[in-house]
Amino acid sequence: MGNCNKKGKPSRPSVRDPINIRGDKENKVSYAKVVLIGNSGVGKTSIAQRFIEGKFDENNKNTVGASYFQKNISFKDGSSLCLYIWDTAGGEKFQALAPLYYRVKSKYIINIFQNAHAAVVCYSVTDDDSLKQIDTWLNKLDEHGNIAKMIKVVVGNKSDVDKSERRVDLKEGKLFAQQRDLPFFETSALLNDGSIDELFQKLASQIKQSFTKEELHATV
Ligand SMILES: Nc1nc2c(ncn2[C@@H]2O[C@H](COP(=O)(O)OP(=O)(O)OP(=O)(O)O)[C@@H](O)[C@H]2O)c(=O)[nH]1
Ligand SMILES: [Mg+2]
Repeated sequence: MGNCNKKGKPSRPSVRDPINIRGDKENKVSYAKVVLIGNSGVGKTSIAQRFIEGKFDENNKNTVGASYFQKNISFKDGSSLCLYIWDTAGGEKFQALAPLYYRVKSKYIINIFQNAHAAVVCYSVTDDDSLKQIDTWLNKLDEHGNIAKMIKVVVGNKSDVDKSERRVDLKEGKLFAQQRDLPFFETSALLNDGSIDELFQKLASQIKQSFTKEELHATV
């Protein structure tokens, strides 16, 4: 699981054990678990792909279950934070089956929200229902998360679309997040415009500020 300590390509590790990853004080590496949630089709997998692999695939299939990716974030003070980003299935079909509890190699069952330091709650600017559903996702986090100071951010994805395709304008998204006292971002996974890097960089900074070094470990 040392990918975050090495230079080179970030990878998508296979999940073999219910790994109990601990921050490595000597290497100044800490770990944080981040969950990507929101309705099906809002672009969670595309956001993860843009961030991890720097690419966009317009033929992404609906996610089944969940998987995680890791990527290291470096700070100016020389420290770094390894983000474990869990991409989850937004589809109701999959939610009904196993929204929160994920079977790893048919052996271990994990509550995906357990030990999450942060949640990126996504909607699509092309789908106003996906914005309304954000409250449902926030409730799920409260119900199933166990870290009281979990950081939550609201993300309106697909900011690249034509005006004619937009159903939620920037102002409405901002106001929605503001009313819930949450940070807000608009992103595009399609465009390589830095919006997704900015989201994760800011999120990582906030995680670093809010949690002690001892708290920054991830249990997947
Ligand atoms: N224009 C545009 N399309 C996007 C963007 N992000 C994702 N899409 C498209 O939206 C569709 C759904 O994207 P996914 O990333 O699979 O959505 P998801 O949230 O992971 O969906 P589930 O896995 O079913 O929960 C795909 O056709 C993507 O190509 C974006 O930023 N802009
Ligand atoms: Mg997906």
